Amino acid sequence: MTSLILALDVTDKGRAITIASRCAPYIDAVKVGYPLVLSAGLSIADELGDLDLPLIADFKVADIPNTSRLIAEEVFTSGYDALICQGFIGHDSVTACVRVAREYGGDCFVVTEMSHPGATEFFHGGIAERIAVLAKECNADGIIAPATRPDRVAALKELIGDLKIYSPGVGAQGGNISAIARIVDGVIIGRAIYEAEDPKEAALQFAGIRQ
Ligand code: NUP
Repeated sequence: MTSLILALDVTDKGRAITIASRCAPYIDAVKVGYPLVLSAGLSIADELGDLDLPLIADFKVADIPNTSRLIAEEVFTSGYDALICQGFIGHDSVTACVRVAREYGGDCFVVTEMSHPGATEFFHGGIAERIAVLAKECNADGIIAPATRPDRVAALKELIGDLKIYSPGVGAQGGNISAIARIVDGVIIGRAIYEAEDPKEAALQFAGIRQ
């Protein structure tokens, strides 16, 4: 079974809650990031909490250990279940995020290689592989790896043991769901659901990966 994670990058709070509520029966988690939190506040977790789905805070934390720790504490005390941080920040900063996640019984996912075309400029050439190993060494719960490049995900998977993989890039970014779903633990989908004429129907279609 592969999880379906809704990337709720909808800046209108009411619309975000409506879409998440309608899609709730067909998804396994909701991921929020800067677009929604900057418009609606971290406390959007309270409203989304009513859906009884895990909430993932995608802040791609990329700071010194102390600031990363402070960000992580805000996230987990606000009711989120997981935090995404960058991996290129190094062992100390990633460990700071993982420690806070543990304190609150939450999860920490580390971005290894991003899904957009520009990601190849810096993440390729061995960097993503080093970050994948770092994620494992820091006892993270999983990595974020690109659905737009299933071959790269397969290569990174070799390095992480039993860590999970959540993968964005299906739909609007061109990634194919069936190619990626069979090798990862969760697929993250945003626009192909929330910009669909009927987001609930779109979620239902993608929900085939959950069986
Ligand atoms: O490498 C990454 N690519 C990516 O798209 C890491 C991410 N966290 N994301 C996020 O996944 C991105 O910020 C957005 O929230 C979601 C993908 O959305 P969409 O392209 O399906 O609309």
